[in-house]
Amino acid sequence: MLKIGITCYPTLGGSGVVATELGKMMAERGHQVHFITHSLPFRLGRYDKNIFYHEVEVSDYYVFKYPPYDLSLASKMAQVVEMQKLDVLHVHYALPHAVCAFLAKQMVGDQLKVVTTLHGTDITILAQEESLKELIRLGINRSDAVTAVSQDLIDETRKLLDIDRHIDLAYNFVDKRIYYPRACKQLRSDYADPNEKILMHISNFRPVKRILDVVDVFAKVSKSVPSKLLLVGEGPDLPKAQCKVKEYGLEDKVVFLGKQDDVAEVISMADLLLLPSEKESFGLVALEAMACGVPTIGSNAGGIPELITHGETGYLAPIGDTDTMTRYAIDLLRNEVKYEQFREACLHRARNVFCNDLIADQYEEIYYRVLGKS
Ligand code: GMT
Repeated sequence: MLKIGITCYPTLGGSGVVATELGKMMAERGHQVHFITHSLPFRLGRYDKNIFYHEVEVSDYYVFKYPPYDLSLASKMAQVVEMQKLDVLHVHYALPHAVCAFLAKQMVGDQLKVVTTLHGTDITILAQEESLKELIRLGINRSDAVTAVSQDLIDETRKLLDIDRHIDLAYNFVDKRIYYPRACKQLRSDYADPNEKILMHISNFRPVKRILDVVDVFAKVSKSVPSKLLLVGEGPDLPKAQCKVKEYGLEDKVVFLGKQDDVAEVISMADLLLLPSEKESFGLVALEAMACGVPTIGSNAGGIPELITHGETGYLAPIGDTDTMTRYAIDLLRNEVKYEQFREACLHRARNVFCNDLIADQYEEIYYRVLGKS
């Protein structure tokens, strides 16, 4: 049995989801898991005797113009490691978490092993800033193991940071007990008539998601296929999307659902997921859709092609090429036999390549390896 500390952004997107779900799986396997975060991870769910939560409190001492969260986190990590005798700290996101873990290790000693998982924007955006590059490099180079969620992210990390250390590829995963095609006839009827198709986009509506391309593709698809667009999530580009919907006169066909907790239930309603991102190290939502039998039409950015097999579990087009995306969407929605083949391929690929048990085995092996127990 291992004692594992986990630090992540507990309220943020895919990285928080992956970190939390991984912790839950490790707890199920009998390991003791200690979340060290600024608030309770949003997907933590039910009580589990193997899961502990340690809240990082930030000092509000009046001299500090900016409360030093990173230092509070590093000291909390060191405290928890010593009190709970943790073997491994698994941090998600290089900055600041890998650097905080490095500091904690300086405080408690080398017996503590640090595993860092890179999720994307910590490299693709932050490592572009010269002022942060050295710090990210330090966090990565001083970790005992580093993993990334796609080969594309590994390549990008090497290129941007000039790093040649070993980086393990550990894809994101979905829990097959949660992500499977749900019966949703009733729910579907709340949004679409029986003859209508449902297209869906789920994200944090940041510019990188190219939300206007989503609306553009839907505007073109809906001219030839009776359909509705469900937009799930919130973020900075939400108002832009609302304006575009109005400009195209699509108010009756587009529904803004806001943030939703039960993604598996919501995604099961969709016939297609749209993911035309500018950059995506993996695209967890497309895997969640795949596991529910929903193909994706997306861009071929970043790690998306490692997840979506073009022509089998969805279609990919160059970033911004909404005409090609539209053509693929219409082709799939109009061809029932082909759609059924795609759906089967989605279920098969999600279960066989991105299954929670497989990826949890991989992480467990990495923990034992850094502890010299493999
Ligand atoms: O931008 C997001 O979607 C949030 C961000 C995060 O930190 O959760 O997502 C990144 O990590 C996810 C989990 O590994 C990946 O599935 C997303 O592709 C990645 N986002 C980007 O690379 C833009």
